Formats: sequence, C-alpha cells, structure tokens
Amino acid sequence: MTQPVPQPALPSRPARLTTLPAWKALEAHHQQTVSLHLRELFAADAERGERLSLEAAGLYLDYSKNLVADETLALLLQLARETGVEARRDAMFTGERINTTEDRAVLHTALRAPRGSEVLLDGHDVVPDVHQVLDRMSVFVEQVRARTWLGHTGKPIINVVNIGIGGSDLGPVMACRALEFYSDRQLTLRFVSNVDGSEFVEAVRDLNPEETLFIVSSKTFTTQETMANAQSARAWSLDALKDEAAVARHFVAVSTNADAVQAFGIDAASTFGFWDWVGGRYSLTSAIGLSLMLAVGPQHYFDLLAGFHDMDEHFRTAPLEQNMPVLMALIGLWHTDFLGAQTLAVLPYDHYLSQFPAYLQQLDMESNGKHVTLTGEAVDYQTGPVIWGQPGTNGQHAFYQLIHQGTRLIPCDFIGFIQTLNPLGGPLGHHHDLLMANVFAQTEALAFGKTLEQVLAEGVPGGLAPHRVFEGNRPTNTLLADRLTPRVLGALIALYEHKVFVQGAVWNINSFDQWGVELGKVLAGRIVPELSVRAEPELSHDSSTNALVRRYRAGRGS
Ligand code: G6Q
Repeated sequence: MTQPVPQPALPSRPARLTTLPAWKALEAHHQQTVSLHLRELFAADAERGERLSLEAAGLYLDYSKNLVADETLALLLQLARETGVEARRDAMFTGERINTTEDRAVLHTALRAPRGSEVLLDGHDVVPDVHQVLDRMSVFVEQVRARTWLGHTGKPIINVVNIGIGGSDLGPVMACRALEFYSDRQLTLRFVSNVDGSEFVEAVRDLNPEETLFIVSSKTFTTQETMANAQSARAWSLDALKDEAAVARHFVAVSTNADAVQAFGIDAASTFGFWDWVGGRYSLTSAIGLSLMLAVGPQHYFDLLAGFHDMDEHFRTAPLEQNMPVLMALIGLWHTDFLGAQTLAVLPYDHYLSQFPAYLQQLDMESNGKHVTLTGEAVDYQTGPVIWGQPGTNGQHAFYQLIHQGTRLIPCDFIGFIQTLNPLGGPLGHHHDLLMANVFAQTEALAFGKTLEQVLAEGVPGGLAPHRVFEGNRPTNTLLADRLTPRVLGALIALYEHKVFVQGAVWNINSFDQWGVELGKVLAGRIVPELSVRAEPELSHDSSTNALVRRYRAGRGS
C-alpha cells in the first residue's frame, strides 16, 4: 500500500471557511430569510419555475423548488469563488496531485477523454494509454458476445460473474441494471461482492463451470473480500474442470497490481489495467467497467463514455452561474450547512435506476464523509450528508410520509424521463404517464403543501384538520431527460461526481481518500486469526469485543 506523503498541491486557504465574507453573509441572509416560504417565492415571480432551470448534456434541471432566493444563489456563487472552486476544478482536470493524503492525481475525467485528445500527467499524455485498454476490452468483449471465447472444454462462455467490492462493484452493478434494456439477454451476468459465502454460493448455484467466466475486479488485488471470493471461484471452477490450465479461459482480471494478478494465475493477456490516478469510486469508466461492456457491447459503452465527457466538458467550461454540478452542489451545501438538513434523498422514477441511490451513497459519503480540512484542522461546519433513497413510486407508499409531514428537513432529488423504454398502456392509462404524474405531483406537494385554511375549506372536521395539513416548503430538485440512454446515464453519473467534487472543494476537504475504508480492512485482518478455535485464548481488545470473540469461538468450537 502506498504510504501517504502529504504534499499540498494547491496553496492552502487564506482563511477558515466560516470566516470568509460570503459565509458570514450567508449566515446573516439565513437569519433574514428563515421564515420565507416557497409559496411566497413563487407568488412573487411568475417566471421562477423556468428561470431557475438549466439544461446541459441532455439533462434538464429544475432547481426552482429549493429554498433559495436570488440573493441566496448570488452569495453561494460568491462562496464558490472565495473558496477557489474554479482553480481546484482546473487542478483536477490538469492532473495536479489534488489527492494530497495519497499523493495522487485525480484524473477519472481522462478515462472518457475522446481518442486523439490530450491529458498530461507529469508531461505524459495518458489518453493513448486509456484507449489502448479500451481497445483491448472491446476485442475481448466482442469475442465473448460472439460466443467465440471458449471455455476450457470448448463450450462458449455464456455466464459472467464479476467479483469485486466497493468501487469495483457498485458502479458496474448500478450501470448494468440501468442499461439492462440495452444488454445481451442471452448472457447471464452476476455480481459477487460480500465475503458472506452465501452470496457466492447463490450466484453460481445454477451455473455450469464450463460456461462461466469470472472477472476478478480489484484495484489493489489485495482486498480481503474479493480475494476470498476469487479463491472460492477458482476452487469451484477447478473442482469441475480438473485442470489448472482452465484458469486461463475462465478468469480475467481488472487491476492496477499486475504482479498480484499473475501470482493468482491470471496471465497478462487476460489482465486489463488502470492507474493509481483513478479512485475506486470513480473507476466505472476504467476497465472496472468490463462487466458492463460485456453486457451492453462496446458501442453502448462508448456512448456512455461520451455522456460522461459531455458533462465533464460542461463542468469544466460553463460559468459557475450556469454550471449544473456547481449549482446542485451549492444548493445542497445551503441545505446542509445553513438549513440543518442531515440527509439527501435521491428518488429515481425509473425502474432501471434502482441501484442509483446505493451507488451515490458510496460516491458521496465516501468522498465527503470527512472531518478535517486538507491541512488537517477539524472542520467547524457540516460536511457530506447522508445519502439514501429508492425508486419511486414505491417510496411514496413507505417513507415519503416522513418527508411530507415529519419534523426533519429532507431535500430530495427527483429523477425522471420523458420517454419510457417500455411503453405499456392499459385501462387506467399509460403506465409512464402514471409514473411521471407522481414525480410532478410529489414535488408540487412538497413545495406548496396544504394550509389549514385549505383543509378546512375542503370540509375536513376541525379535530382532524391539523393532521391533514402539509407545511410544504420541502426543497426538491427535478432532473428530467428525454430517455434513459447510455449517453444520458453517463452525463447523470458525471453530474453527481462533479457535484460531490464542488462540495468537497468548498468544504476544503479531501474528497478522494478513504481512510475509514482502510481502517476496516486492517481491523478485520487482525481479528481473523483470533477466531480460530486453536488461537491463543488471550485477547487484548476491549471487554465487549473480547466477549463477542470468545462467544463466537466457543460456538464454533462446539
Ligand atoms: C473506493 C474505495 C473502496 C474500494 C474497495 C475495493 O473509492 O477505495 O470502495 O473500491 O475497497 O478496493 P479494490 O478495488 O482495491 O479491491
């Protein structure tokens, strides 16, 4: 593992965030606007719904139903300027080592740079390297999809199991589900991430080892869960195929650690590499996307990359006032740091985006779940929110109650599409109209609510009336796109990547390390040998952990 070498790449902030003029002005502005209601904001400006909207990279963002006045937005943009967001953005795109605690550049945007463009890292153009791997992936993928990649016994591969966890799993899982409509339905694709053996057993239960290929996806190729699953996959394959040579036809690897891959028995020709400047949770567009490319084919995969690039270019070049990731980030920061919101609900109204909230949980919470600044001082403001959510309309019949009438402020992002991929009509109407009517109705109800007067005017008895009141004033963004295509998905993911980046830049934290994840990896490694019934009885943890380990050991021993 690389030892951290702190080397601040950018000049440190001249002042703490909370002492900056824009921050102070936002605090004062908050005091003045604390009782402002979205009803008033909309009543005062008939154009608000269209004025506070923006189009970029195939996405339409309506941010008018947020608790922001024009002055709020102006001050937030001033905050972005005072915190040097533009300089930090440019530093990322030009390969500066902005991940200071790991001394690494952060160049996932180079993964989707078009062939022929140039992205320099220490004077070396990385774009040809990126496209060389993409070309090798395409050749391999075409063989599998044409059924000419044969297993050890000569049968074509028709099952693919991706073994990986965290950043080496969540992106492909989410995107394979999101683009299922475009996928090869004859190819069975499974994902194994958890070290819980049940996941592996269930994933391969109905698969024939002769027709099954494993992709071992691990940047480091040392992650405990992935290595355990890869070893079990190897045993499962060889148990049936009875020949070590079978590994070459049934295993490929995606990793930056070529030596460890080779030690596992996968040769260089079946290894797809990437680079230390690609963070795990930003690695979907590296070779970590191999399972996705297998599912949807190279052309759809390249369309996805083009969508990422559309949003990268928008983020890199649009003025802050018209920059979608910047506006979403600043409004989110207003909710988190000034209005006291603790969470953000992400609510896609599309069955195919069912894994999108889970993917964003890692992207956002691992990136901005930080408590110290780049120079190591404790922050005196809130950083990344809790991200959660699930597809509509299911949530409406479950947790939306709390969003509408609970005591917490829960900003929401609604995501919907104008065209459905699966038109289905029926006596109650077109399914897609029913779905999208719910998006519009929910954001309207959350913003405007229903007053006591309105409830009483409806004839609701006085005693019941308070229960039927909706305060409204619940902030939402609505993202609309024409249709869920690979290109639109790419733009959508990149939108959130850059939103997270901007928030991290304002908060002056490192959005690109994950020492909390590293801690888990170390701690579990220490306890594993202690769980053996033959282990030394002496334990040196706290009394709770000692008792739990002893109880587990005793139970296993009996
Ligand atoms: C992501 C994190 C983490 C990582 C996994 C898997 O940003 O670093 O989720 O992706 O721990 O790591 P490997 O790819 O090295 O197995």
